[in-house]
Amino acid sequence: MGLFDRLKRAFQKTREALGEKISAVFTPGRVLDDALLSELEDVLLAADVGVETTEDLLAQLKASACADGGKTAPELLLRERIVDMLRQAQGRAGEMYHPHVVLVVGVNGTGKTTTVGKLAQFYKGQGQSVVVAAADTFRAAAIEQLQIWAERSGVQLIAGAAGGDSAAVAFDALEAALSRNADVLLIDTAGRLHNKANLMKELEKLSRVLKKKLDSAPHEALLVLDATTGQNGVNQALEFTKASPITGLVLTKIDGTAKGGVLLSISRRLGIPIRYVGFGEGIEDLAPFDAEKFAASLLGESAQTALEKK
Ligand SMILES: Nc1nc2c(ncn2[C@@H]2O[C@H](COP(=O)(O)OP(=O)(O)OP(=O)(O)O)[C@@H](O)[C@H]2O)c(=O)[nH]1
Ligand SMILES: [Mg+2]
Repeated sequence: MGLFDRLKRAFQKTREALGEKISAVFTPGRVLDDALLSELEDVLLAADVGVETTEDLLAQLKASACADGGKTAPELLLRERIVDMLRQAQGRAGEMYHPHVVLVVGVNGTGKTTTVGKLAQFYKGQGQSVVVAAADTFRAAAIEQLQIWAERSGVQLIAGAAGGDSAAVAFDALEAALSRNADVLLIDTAGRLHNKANLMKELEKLSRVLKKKLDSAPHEALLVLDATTGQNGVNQALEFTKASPITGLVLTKIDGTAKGGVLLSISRRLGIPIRYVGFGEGIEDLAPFDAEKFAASLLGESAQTALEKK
């Protein structure tokens, strides 16, 4: 199955909650009145698009319908607005450094280790040599878990002792990546420490220690968010952005949730682009975020039509 078909399958629940419900509201010939807008509002909120983004989308829809003067079906206008929003959420892949150092952070259980495993496979698939660092020294089984992922993709793992200093592991891994001339270093971090303040301090320390070895590192800090938590994840995310400069978001577990509407609002609420989306437990279940592809999976076939008409 190609990536697009796999995405479509992963987005099924969200598509049912968003794309199909939107289509159901716009019965043929229906005009854009308050009753219709109120029904749309309910659909968008239920798919976890979020209050502000929902209001904004509806205001944009009204404005574009007004400007269009009834030439285009309102459903198509709404789809265009949604695609635009997704485009704004898409970050450009930044410059690649050598080694390209990627710090992966987030609260416990969001999918950090899994994402590191998938990213290792992703970069390897692009012909890059990869080192992964097990800098989650806090949770007992974390090192073995990453070891399994590293073996699956055939990349090198650098780990320390359980309970050891995570910044030291990251430092050693960077040294190893430099001496082996590796292209990419992926650093898995802990999601939980004794308390939140400790976790944030630890992340700051990790960045600081990496800089001692390589001034420009880390080149990316990816914040992993569990899409099933919907809008609640946003508040967690805000704390991380205070502790370390986050460069991109990874939304995981988009499969199995109807709350995929969060893709529309998370980036604007945080001011950070979405870089990757995780959609399963397999090593290939990760894709760089791409507005057009994702719009079609979120909304169903008519999104494609909307795009072609642009
Ligand atoms: N369905 C689905 N499950 C996922 C996805 N990503 C991760 N998981 C599952 O989520 C659970 C937690 O994943 P981990 O990668 O261990 O999460 P973590 O953030 O490293 O967790 P801690 O290290 O404990 O903080 C595992 O059971 C994963 O298989 C995804 O995209 N889809
Ligand atoms: Mg982990």
